[in-house]
Amino acid sequence: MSVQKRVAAVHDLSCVGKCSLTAALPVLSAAGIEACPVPTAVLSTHTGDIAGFTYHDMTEQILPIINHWLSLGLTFDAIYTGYLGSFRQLDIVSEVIDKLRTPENLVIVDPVMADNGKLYTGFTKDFPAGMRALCKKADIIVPNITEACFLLDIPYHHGPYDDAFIGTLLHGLAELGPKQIVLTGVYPDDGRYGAACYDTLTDRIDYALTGRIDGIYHGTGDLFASALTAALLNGRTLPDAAFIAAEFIFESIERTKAAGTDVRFGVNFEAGLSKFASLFSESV
Ligand code: PXL
Repeated sequence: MSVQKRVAAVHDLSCVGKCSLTAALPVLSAAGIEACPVPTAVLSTHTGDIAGFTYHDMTEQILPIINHWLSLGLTFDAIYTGYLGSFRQLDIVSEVIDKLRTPENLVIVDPVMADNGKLYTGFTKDFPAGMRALCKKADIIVPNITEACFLLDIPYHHGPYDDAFIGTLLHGLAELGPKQIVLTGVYPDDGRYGAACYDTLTDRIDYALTGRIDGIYHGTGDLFASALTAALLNGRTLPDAAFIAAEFIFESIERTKAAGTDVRFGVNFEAGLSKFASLFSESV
C-alpha cells in the first residue's frame, strides 16, 4: 500500500447545491485521497438561479489555516483551487500556492467565475484579469468554454464547437502559462459532450467525450475538476483522467434527468461514487 495522497482544496462551502467543497471532498475521498478543505466562504446555497443566499466571507482564515498546517510540517500532493470571491482572495490564494508548492506537487486551478456566456452573480468585469494571473501559477487549469473566453478576452458563442475554435482556445490558454489545459463544455455536435485536453509538453490535443444531455446542471464543472484531480493523483494520464471525469459527470446527469429533480440543487453524483471508487481500488 502506498502513502495516502493529500490535497488542499481551496473552494467555498455552499451548504446546499452540490458544488465546490460539497463536490470536491466526497469525490476526492472516494478515490482514496485525503481532502483538506480551505473554505473561502460559507454560503447557504450556491449563487446560480437561487435568490436570498447567505454569504459569510472566510478570507481572514485562509492564511492562518495554511500557516498552522505548515507549522505541523504537512505537505500536499496537490493544491486544487476553485471559487474565489474577491481580488483579495485571488492574491491570498496566490500566496497559498507559493507557500505549499514543492517541486513534486500539482497546482490545479479551476478558474470558476462564469458559465453559459455570463459571469456568475457578484463577479465584476475586471475579475477575469485577476484570475488570469492565478492561472499563470497553475500546472493545470480546468476552465469551461465561457471562462476560457473571458480569460482570453474573446467573444463567447454557443456550440457546437469545431476543432479550430477549440484549438484556438487551448493554445491561447497555454500562453497564459499552465502546462496542461482541460477545457470543459466542449461539444463537436449535438450528440457528444465533454472535454478537450491540451498538453504543452507533447503538443497533443485529446478529446474526452460522452453522450450529450441537454440542459444546465449546476455543480458539474466542480465535480468534473474534482474527479479529474482524483484520477490524476491516482496516476492516470491527462486524457484518461478527463475521460473518467466526463463519464462520471455524464452518468450523474443521466440519473438526475431520469429523477426529474430541481437541477439548481445539483446532480446525483453520490450514486456513482462506489463505481468511481472502484476504478482506484487497486491504487489506494
Ligand atoms: O459551481 C460553481 C460555483 C461555486 N461556488 C459558488 C457558486 C458557483 C456557481 O454558481 O455560486 C458559490
